[in-house]
Amino acid sequence: MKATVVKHTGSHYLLSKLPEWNLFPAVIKGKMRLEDLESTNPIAVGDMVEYEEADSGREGDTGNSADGRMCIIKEVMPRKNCIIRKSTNLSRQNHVIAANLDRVFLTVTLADPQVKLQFIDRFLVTCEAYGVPVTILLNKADIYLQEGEAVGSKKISEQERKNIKVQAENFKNIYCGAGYEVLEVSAITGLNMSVLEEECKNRVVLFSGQSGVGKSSLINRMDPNLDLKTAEISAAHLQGKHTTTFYQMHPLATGGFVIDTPGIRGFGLVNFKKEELSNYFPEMLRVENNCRFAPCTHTHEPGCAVKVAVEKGEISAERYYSYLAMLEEDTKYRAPED
Ligand SMILES: Nc1nc2c(ncn2[C@@H]2O[C@H](COP(=O)(O)OP(=O)(O)OP(=O)(O)O)[C@@H](O)[C@H]2O)c(=O)[nH]1
Ligand SMILES: [Mg+2]
Ligand SMILES: [Zn+2]
Repeated sequence: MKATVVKHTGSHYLLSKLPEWNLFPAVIKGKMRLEDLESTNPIAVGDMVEYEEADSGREGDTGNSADGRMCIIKEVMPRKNCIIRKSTNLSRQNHVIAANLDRVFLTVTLADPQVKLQFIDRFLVTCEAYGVPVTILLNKADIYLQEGEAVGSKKISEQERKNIKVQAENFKNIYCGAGYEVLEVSAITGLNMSVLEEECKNRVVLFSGQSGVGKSSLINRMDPNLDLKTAEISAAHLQGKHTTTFYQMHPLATGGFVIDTPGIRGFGLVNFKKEELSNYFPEMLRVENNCRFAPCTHTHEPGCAVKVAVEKGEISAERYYSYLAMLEEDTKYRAPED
């Protein structure tokens, strides 16, 4: 029998046979836990698993595990895709954030907290490398779109608001230019929430990003009955407080299944080959056929079409610098035997 993992806490899992929402508990077979040492969690939310009932074969057994009996996960089915990271560049173990996703909503904010472009670019590279379609949600747009007093947020000066608005325009230019969809949203005013709801319908989607960007708030806005825990960001550090602590899928009343996740602290890239990296920058992939050398790292090579595109402003300098930083870090951190 097969079902989807909808929640993971420690060694316990909750399963459901999607699109049915009928949860039942399960645990892993001891042996399975040892098989995949590469990853801290061999089974992630979104995984399709083969399971059996712990006490199946009894008389009167209905074969229906949704009545609360514990099931045992025997096998994880091959994944369509997943989002996977290293907690730090030095760590050897990987962490699978979620699997089998129709789309990921990378949630970011330009203020409260200010998310770094490098973080965003690493996340996007992972989406490209693992084949997960991604939309960037630029949340808390109320902070810079609302003239006068910002709604639902701390007071900021008109000048500050204008500065963030300029940053937002710049941000959209960079990422739309790279080929990504950027949707400005607000969990407070409801801006573009109907578009987001539409994008979630009949799909399994993931909300991911740093702590405090409003992932749980956006999900609550789409379905207030879910009543997910949220918390103000810390006034002292202007960072989120890591309010969501579990990986969990929720059914939306408007249709679809959303996975809410804890905020990510560090996003280390899982190993990739140096000459592969630019394939995960869609705007570089578009022009690199014109580079004189193949493969080309787009650093020192003469006749590099990527560098020409950066000079002409067709590829954003910010994205190119992120690319260079990732290449350099890779060299710096990778052990010789890797
Ligand atoms: N102004 C404004 N504040 C928002 C918006 N969305 C969320 N917030 C606030 O941001 C804070 C953090 O929201 P959460 O939903 O807890 O953030 P999260 O991304 O789930 O955080 P973690 O669970 O810690 O990863 C809360 O105080 C929310 O009220 C928004 O669109 N505009
Ligand atoms: Mg949360
Ligand atoms: Zn090149």
